[in-house]
Amino acid sequence: MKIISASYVLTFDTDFSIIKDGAIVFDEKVIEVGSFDYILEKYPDCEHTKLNENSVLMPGLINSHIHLEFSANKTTLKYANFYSWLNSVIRYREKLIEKAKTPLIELELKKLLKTGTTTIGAISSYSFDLEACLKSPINKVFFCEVIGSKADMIDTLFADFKARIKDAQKHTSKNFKVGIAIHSPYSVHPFLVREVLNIAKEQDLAVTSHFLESKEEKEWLNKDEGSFLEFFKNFLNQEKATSKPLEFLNLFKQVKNISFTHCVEADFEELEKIKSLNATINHCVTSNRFLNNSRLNLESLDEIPFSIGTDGLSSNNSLSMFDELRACLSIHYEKDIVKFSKTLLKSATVNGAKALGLNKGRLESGFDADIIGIYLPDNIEDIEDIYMHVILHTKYVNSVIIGGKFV
Ligand code: MCF
Ligand code: FE
Repeated sequence: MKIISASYVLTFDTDFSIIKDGAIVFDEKVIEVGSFDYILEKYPDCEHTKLNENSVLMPGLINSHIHLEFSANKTTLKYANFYSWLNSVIRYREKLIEKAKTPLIELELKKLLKTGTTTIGAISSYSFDLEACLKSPINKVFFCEVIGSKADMIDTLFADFKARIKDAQKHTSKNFKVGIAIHSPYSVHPFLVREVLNIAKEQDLAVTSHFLESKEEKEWLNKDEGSFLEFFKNFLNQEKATSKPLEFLNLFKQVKNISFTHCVEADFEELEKIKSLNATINHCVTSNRFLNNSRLNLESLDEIPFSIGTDGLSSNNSLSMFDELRACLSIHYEKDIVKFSKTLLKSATVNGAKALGLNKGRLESGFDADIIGIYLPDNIEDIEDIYMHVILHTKYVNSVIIGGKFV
């Protein structure tokens, strides 16, 4: 058992309790959170790390959607509209992926830890990121991606996918879980979706999918028209989309931990369906601005929880959750920035854990001991402002604890 203490502990429990001069007792899990005096009297003999003035402890951040294999992109891919982006990915992906292999991905994982992320939902298109992920102490749900819309390829693709999942599952451990990523409703044949979802149901695996990310996707799925038609005709000799958005969503019934990424073009009915599936929306504000010039309408989400993802360096200039949270503050014109900051940090902790099906995101007895310690540049005058100042002023964190261990 160990103790860590700070000027403030942000618990993210159901009451959002903030403990001034607080302390946390933990092993792999959080054992108890309370005032410094109470905890030190109750647990007098534990190793104690005491952070100085203006320090804050909070749950480690959860980046629920990231593509590490695309980490080599800096100035290669086209932004501004999704169709140009997609064509540039097709053209340069081999070059980018080759460049990204292990050392670069390892470096990005180290940066993630320094910028306060303790858990990732890693979308893996080829498993080229597996080795680097295994080396890192960061918690990961390693989502093996399935892609392919051609009916005559389903058997081969499914066999390949099963082999990849099996290979990844050999490494299942406390900080490594395997999940399933379905690339999107336009790129995966519904028969293939059904097969992989059966695996998810049998083995209780978390599932994620990109969904209605662009205007082009919406037009293609609903009307078999637009620039995707040209793309599918040229590359795949296909003239019709394989499923409508609602048909796609209906395939997910009875899957437990579901997240849909983007959803910026989803309408009322589709959002209602997402809500009825008890799914989370992975919100990637920068990616949506870069690739589709749109932003998720947060008011339309009703009770659907949203989590925060940076997406990959294929559609972002940073994988830091604090950079992404600042982007959220700037891009969303929410009236009350103080209240919105609290909502955003809940999205980056509590909701991220829900998206990935993990027992994380809160500093409360029984939750995994994933904790970050940061320093604010000055003292806080009004405690209500603390969430906003944490977002505004944090570039790097001071301490990182994952599963009870300092990393
Ligand atoms: O999320 C962004 C944009 N939307 C879709 N896919 C990707 C993103 N970043 C990387 N990707 C990957 C995706 O997983 O790029 C490929 C897939 O393997 C695009 S499909 C040709
Ligand atoms: Fe993505």
